[in-house]
Amino acid sequence: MKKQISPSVMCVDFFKLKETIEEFEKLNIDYLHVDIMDGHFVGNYTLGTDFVKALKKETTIPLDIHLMVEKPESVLEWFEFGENDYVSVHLESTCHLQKVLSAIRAKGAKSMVAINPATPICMLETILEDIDAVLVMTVNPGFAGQKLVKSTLKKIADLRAYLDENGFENVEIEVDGNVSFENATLMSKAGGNIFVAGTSSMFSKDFSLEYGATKLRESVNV
Ligand code: S6P
Ligand code: MG
Repeated sequence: MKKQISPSVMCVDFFKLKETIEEFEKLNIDYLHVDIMDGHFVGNYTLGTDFVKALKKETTIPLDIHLMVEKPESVLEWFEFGENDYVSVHLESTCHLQKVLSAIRAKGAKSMVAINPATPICMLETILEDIDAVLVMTVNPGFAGQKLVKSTLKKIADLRAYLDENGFENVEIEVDGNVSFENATLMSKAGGNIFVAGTSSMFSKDFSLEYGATKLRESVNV
């Protein structure tokens, strides 16, 4: 499966947003990861509906919208998605998971289910038909700059095997949280194929975005 990178927009210097997006386009970035938080499902606020609208006007790079909100089924109507966009909802955030995943597809986007570090992969059994990808959180969601929860590396490998054994070879695995160059290699070897780049890689103050993207691509194509 093709290895792709998805820089986390919440880690961009907002005062340089336009030039950063232009640079992402030059670098052929695969997705833009947009973290949306409601202060309830996770204790933070980040990006929102108007931001997504503005971003879609500014770029053709597909979005990878990560909804960390309670009852995501009640907010979907506020968004317009493109056919190449991914939208992820947390399994832990709704008791209407199948309904919200099929609503994402009905709105024209690709559906992704996100799981927290403590959520076991057996919970996915009944929604495999409804997803195009699984987002394995490798930190507890809410904040950038956290440390990897190590048990998630085995979870990525178990999930890849589980999907393949059950005929879902095309379902992608995204990894999000402390995707450093070193961790990215381990996550890639375990079977991850979309990598959220944050402060641990592309947004380090020590080098340019171009260097970070090149090094991250090298780290995952091993
Ligand atoms: C956190 C959010 C993530 C972060 C990303 C930051 O809850 O979902 O997408 O933006 O993890 O990356 P890093 O390298 O700082 O962990
Ligand atoms: Mg995220």
